[in-house]
Amino acid sequence: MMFDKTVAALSTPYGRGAIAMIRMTGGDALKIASAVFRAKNGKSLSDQPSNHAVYGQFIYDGSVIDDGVATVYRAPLSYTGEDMAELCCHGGVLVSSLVLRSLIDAGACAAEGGEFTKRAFVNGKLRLTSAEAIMDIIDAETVGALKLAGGANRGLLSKEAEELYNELKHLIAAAYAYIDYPDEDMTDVTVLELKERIRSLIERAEALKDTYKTGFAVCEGVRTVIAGRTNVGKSSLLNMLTGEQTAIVTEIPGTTRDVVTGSVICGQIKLKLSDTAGIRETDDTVERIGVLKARQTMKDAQLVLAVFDGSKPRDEEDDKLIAELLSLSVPVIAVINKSDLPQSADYDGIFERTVRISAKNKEGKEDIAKAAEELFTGGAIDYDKPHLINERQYAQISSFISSCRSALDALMRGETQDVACFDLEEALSAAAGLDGRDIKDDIVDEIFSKFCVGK
Ligand SMILES: Nc1nc2c(ncn2[C@@H]2O[C@H](COP(=O)(O)OP(=O)(O)OP(=O)(O)O)[C@@H](O)[C@H]2O)c(=O)[nH]1
Ligand SMILES: [Mg+2]
Repeated sequence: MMFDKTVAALSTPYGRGAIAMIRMTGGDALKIASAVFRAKNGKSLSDQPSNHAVYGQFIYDGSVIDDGVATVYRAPLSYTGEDMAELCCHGGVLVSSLVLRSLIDAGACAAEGGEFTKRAFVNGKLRLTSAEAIMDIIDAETVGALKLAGGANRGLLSKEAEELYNELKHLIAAAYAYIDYPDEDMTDVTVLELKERIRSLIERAEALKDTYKTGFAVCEGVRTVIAGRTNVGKSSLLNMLTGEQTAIVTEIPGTTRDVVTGSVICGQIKLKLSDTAGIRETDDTVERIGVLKARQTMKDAQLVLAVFDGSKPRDEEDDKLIAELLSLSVPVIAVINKSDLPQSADYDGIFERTVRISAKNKEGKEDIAKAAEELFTGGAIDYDKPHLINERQYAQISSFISSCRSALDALMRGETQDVACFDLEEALSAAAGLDGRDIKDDIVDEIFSKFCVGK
């Protein structure tokens, strides 16, 4: 992938503000910027020293429209690895768009979303995991998400990906040497050792794969459904957790029919909540559709908050719902609501985690947060360990593991090393893809298209 165009974009949010920054990257960046920016020191931007900011004036259609600062970078010492100019003008909607328009009139093309970071990646300035983490930094809503997206985890993940890749690469090379020269004493990898080393690679990759449970809970948020029978207080719980009166609450059973959504930060993780229709048999057409939707949302969820009314005796319908919940392959936290009323139902020991709350009195949010946090982080996040933070990384490590397993199975069946090497090469390409060492152009395009313009 080569970039012959010089591109420009507004890198600060579109709108009124103190300062706006227009960025440009590519071979002609300095020449084009010189046509738009007149430095006070009289030198053209192309003649300014690298990594320096200069004060000057912005020219639009032959007239001065603003003053500001331009910073010059030269390849390869820039964010993208190309020549770059960063132009800061005042943050008016009109002035920033006129500066951008002048650059385009002078020969720049409009940058696509994520184009700067894509160029940085393609030009070898960033590993793919680091490029992805930049988007997560921009989207981060919690300190935990920032920590996982930030420098430390990026470095750790990149290092782990590189070590998995290198160990496997050496293993394959040694195995091929053994295949080609079995009698020479030039290899140290016997079949027995090969099996052992594949096993330990799988173990290490499994440990990395397990971190995604925490990574997605912190960075993306857990798809959480609030489910239960009618009138148990599901909508009251949604409102209590989000702190907003999003869902309608009434004493009439069957109030909620559509799926009502909201989100909440629980300690270090984020829950993406869906309040659903109460589960019951009904002749009402609209409500029946709501119940169907509720069941579908339960199946697709990553966490169920199963709400029960602790003030009512547990009956057959409750037991049916309990059986249904237990048959799901989704973790369930039982939320026994209405603790402000005399309690007449026992739900202890049914689900792995049970909390008691009063949605009406807004009591129990911390207990739900703690239970959810424990489920997804094991209680505390070890920020010194590398964490996977998106689905692409998870898919890549999963395919690494399954190819390593196939290689191991082949060796266990008594197949020769070259059969195993076929699978190991697949695994190597998965490890390479984790950090973008060997990734197809269309996947690169897909990843960077999610970025904002100007990043
Ligand atoms: N005493 C008491 N009442 C509550 C509590 N939580 C909810 N309620 C009441 O229970 C009734 C039903 O509450 P909702 O939140 O609408 O219940 P729901 O489960 O969403 O009901 P549907 O949408 O009909 O399935 C309302 O009258 C609430 O005020 C609670 O903690 N204590
Ligand atoms: Mg409701």
